[in-house]
Amino acid sequence: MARTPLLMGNWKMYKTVAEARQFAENLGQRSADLVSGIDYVVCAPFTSLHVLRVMLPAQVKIGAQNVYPETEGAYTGEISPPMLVEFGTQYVLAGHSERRTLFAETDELIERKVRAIVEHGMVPVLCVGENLSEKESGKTNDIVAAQVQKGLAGLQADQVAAAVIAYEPVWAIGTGKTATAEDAQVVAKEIRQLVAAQFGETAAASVRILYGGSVKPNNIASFLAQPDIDGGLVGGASLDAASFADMAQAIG
Ligand code: G2H
Repeated sequence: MARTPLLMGNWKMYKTVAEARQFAENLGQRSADLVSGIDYVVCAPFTSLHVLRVMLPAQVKIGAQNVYPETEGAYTGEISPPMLVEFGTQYVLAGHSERRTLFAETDELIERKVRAIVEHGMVPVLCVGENLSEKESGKTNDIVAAQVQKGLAGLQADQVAAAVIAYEPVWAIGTGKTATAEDAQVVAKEIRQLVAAQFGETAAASVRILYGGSVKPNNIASFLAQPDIDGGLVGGASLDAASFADMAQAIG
């Protein structure tokens, strides 16, 4: 089954509204480089979602980096799924390693987030990946498998088919170290086989699997060339509109 490639920026805690507006203007000037047949998403801080939805080229959708899995309530500082939907948000990250490590997010909370994202009609991007010591002790597959199984546990097969899983080895995030495309393919294939075992072949053939971790214009094509990697989740290199457009060109 043909899966549409997905180029997804994750801005993390970067850019004011004014800076986001500038990015949208700059990307607009390169919009001819955003080749068709690819889905484009920018996951921005909540504060920039509105200006991006209004100003980004129409083919670029907006995503959020986090959500709280309740509709409303006494949850100081949190943002609910309906609040994101109101902004036109179409994708939401769940379980990014920075949320798991810096904010102590558990697989149980991440599973609730994934379910809430789906229940409100948005696409969950479940992030999984092993850290350096887990990699060095040969535990990559066990760690990733557990994160995938727990994160998707509340979904039906058709919901998994429409979801996105991002494999981001923690040791490759923002470090300049990338997994080789071949190493990333091995894990992406494991993830797809796991989805097949848990949710069936149809879901496995449809779910999109991204690679993330120091992806840049000069290496993104090597990841997309792998049979089980359908796109990139890109941090640092997505902050610059020219670099974003260059990545679109590299995979287009
Ligand atoms: C991994 C990635 C984006 P970077 O966190 O999710 O960031 O591309 O800067 O390694």
